[in-house]
Amino acid sequence: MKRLVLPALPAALLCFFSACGTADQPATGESGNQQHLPNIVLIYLDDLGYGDTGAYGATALATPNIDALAAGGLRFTDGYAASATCTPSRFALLTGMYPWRVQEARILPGNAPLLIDPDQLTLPALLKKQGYQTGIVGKWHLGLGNGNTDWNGHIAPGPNELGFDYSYILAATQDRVPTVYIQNGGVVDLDPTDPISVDYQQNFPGEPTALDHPELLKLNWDHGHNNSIVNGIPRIGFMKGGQAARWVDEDMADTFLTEAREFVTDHQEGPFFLYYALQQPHVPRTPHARFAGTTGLGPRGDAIAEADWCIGELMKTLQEEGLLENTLVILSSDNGPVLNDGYVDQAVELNGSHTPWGPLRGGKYSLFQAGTRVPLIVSWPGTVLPGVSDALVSQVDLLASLGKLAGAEISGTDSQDRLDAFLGRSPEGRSELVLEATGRTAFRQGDWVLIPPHDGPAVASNVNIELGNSPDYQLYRLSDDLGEAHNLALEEPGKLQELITAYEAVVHSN
Ligand code: NG6
Ligand code: CA
Repeated sequence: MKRLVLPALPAALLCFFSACGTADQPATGESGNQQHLPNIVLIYLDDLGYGDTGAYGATALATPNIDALAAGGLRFTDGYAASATCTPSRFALLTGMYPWRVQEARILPGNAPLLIDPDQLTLPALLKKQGYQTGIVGKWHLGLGNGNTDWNGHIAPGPNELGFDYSYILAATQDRVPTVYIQNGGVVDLDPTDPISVDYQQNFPGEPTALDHPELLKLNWDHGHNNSIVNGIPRIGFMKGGQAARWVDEDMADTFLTEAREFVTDHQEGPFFLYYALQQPHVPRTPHARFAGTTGLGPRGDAIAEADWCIGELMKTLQEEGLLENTLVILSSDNGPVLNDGYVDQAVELNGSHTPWGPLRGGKYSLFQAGTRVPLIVSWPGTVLPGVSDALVSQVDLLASLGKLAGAEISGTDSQDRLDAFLGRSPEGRSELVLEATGRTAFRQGDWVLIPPHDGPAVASNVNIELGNSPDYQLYRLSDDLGEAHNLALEEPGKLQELITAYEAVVHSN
């Protein structure tokens, strides 16, 4: 499939409607009518599992703010991230394109070049074109620059070249260097006399690493994560300099929340699109002291409690500004849960009876359901009626669906307009969906899921997660086997062949 490019689009692929709206069909792009377009806030967590919130059945961990959002909105039981890892999910979220179509859409190092072509159609660019003020606050993880990035100059292209008017981001992940915030392409608080260097191959002479200076660690590594030490936390990758710019991990949630609130307050005239990409509960889990120890589940539970509080605070801001009824809020996660993801943080030991994966099998990195099926909540008081939707929807559909909401019709991408499903106007979602995990794919059609044969271990031993790999086809009927316990491939040869044929037709399409 060709990437869609904005300038080439309008006639064939992107028709901008100018129709006026009705009360529940907001008016669109016609100049002067933009006040009818709702604000859009996309709250996106990192590694939050299907079962990690009260709204989705958790009892061992309290998430009152996420639960309130779900209670006042629409909770999807069958919503998916495009991938079981971060970069590909975020790629699909912003481009509306399946990530397995692009070889480079894999977990990126912190010094990777920008993964998305600035000419490609993106969600922020589309909304910007429809009159939105667009901002991203939080985790990026889609690469920056053109390669060999100079962290001391203007770092571009990045989010601002893909349609975000404002960006305040961490480049990759909290566990990857560079450990600094980047605001509109510039490192925040950079001291030019202490320039930043980043390398993912070799260390800088004299810089301490977890391997040669374990005494400097306040948090130990379990697997990976033994390169540069920043704030006593060992990271992936090597970094030198930028001392004054280095973030304080425990303050990160507050920093991003402050930025997110300010973006809302500054743009309350609307319409605005805020992509609030929280870093929790990805490793290293560093909840602020206000949250540390509060859940009894260790830093992973505490980080979720912290994220839940942040979400409540942002919702309060929307309420205080009188924006709730004109703001569509979507909450989701980039992939499924993992307990031990490389640090000795007692996530496994203190997990107790909590089930981050809910009733699903697998977790982050997995082709089983818990890899990609994630919490998905849509709230828009007065417009979206509270309830539960079993419609099959994917984050890859947000481009076309939010485009539709804003008055732009998109076709020719993997992204389907499922606006009616997202807003609860229709119980009908997709009929089929390709799932991805670290380059491997599976296929969902109706109640069925097909996992084709894949090489590799059945279980990723470091993280102790079943990956879904098998030398044989796996076929599960989710309507009565959500936990994927009974492989029906041999019992249902007709169904198996039907799904193989449909799967191959999609993955070989371009
Ligand atoms: C893995 C890291 C893991 C996490 C993940 C990315 C190791 C051993 N593991 O390579 O800790 O950073 O990448 O997670 O380094 S994601 O949610 O951003 O995809
Ligand atoms: Ca993630």
